[in-house]
Amino acid sequence: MLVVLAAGIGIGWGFQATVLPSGTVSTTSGAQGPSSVTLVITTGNMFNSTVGDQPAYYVLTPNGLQPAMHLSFPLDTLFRLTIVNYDDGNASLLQSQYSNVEGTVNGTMTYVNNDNVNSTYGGSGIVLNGGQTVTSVPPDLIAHTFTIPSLNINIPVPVNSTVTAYLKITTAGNFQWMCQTACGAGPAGTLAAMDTPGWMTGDVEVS
Ligand SMILES: [Cu+2]
Repeated sequence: MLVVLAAGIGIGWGFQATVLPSGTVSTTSGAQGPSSVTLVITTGNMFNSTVGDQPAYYVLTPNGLQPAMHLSFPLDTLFRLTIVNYDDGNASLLQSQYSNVEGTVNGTMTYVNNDNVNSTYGGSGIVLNGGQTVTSVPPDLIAHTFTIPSLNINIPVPVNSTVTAYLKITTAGNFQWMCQTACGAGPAGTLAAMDTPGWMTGDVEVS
């Protein structure tokens, strides 16, 4: 039993090192269920010595997290977009319209964070209230957005949350994605991460 236990611990540690705490795993295709893309937002990324830390999007791949400079989404195919956001601070929207969910299936997204999960404790332990499926997010809860203006796609990402949305894009091409909060540097918060590909903007190939 001791040997089995030790092996189990060893496997557990290896698993922790390669899989995100959310347990979200990206697959590019699946025989069961829709394909999926997982993006991860982190803070504490050193931009340069003048600007300091900046937030950045990453894409989860079989080779771990990679910069989100060039994304690829499937054409004419339902897929699940998951955004895991570790940023616990909000940021001002550049325009108020970006608090709305746009361009997703049913015009909705579902998010979970500590405010809507694990918020109460029953006699037998934690009570899961579940995520919230919404068509918009109160502006003061938004940390970042994932926005593709040319495709009318906008996903507001609440602080410290995991967002799931389903998309089916029917236009092929290469489009710019960006964040629409003032999460960068400079007087308007639109420099550094906000105008550098691979941080809060990039392109996405739909094919
Ligand atoms: Cu942002």
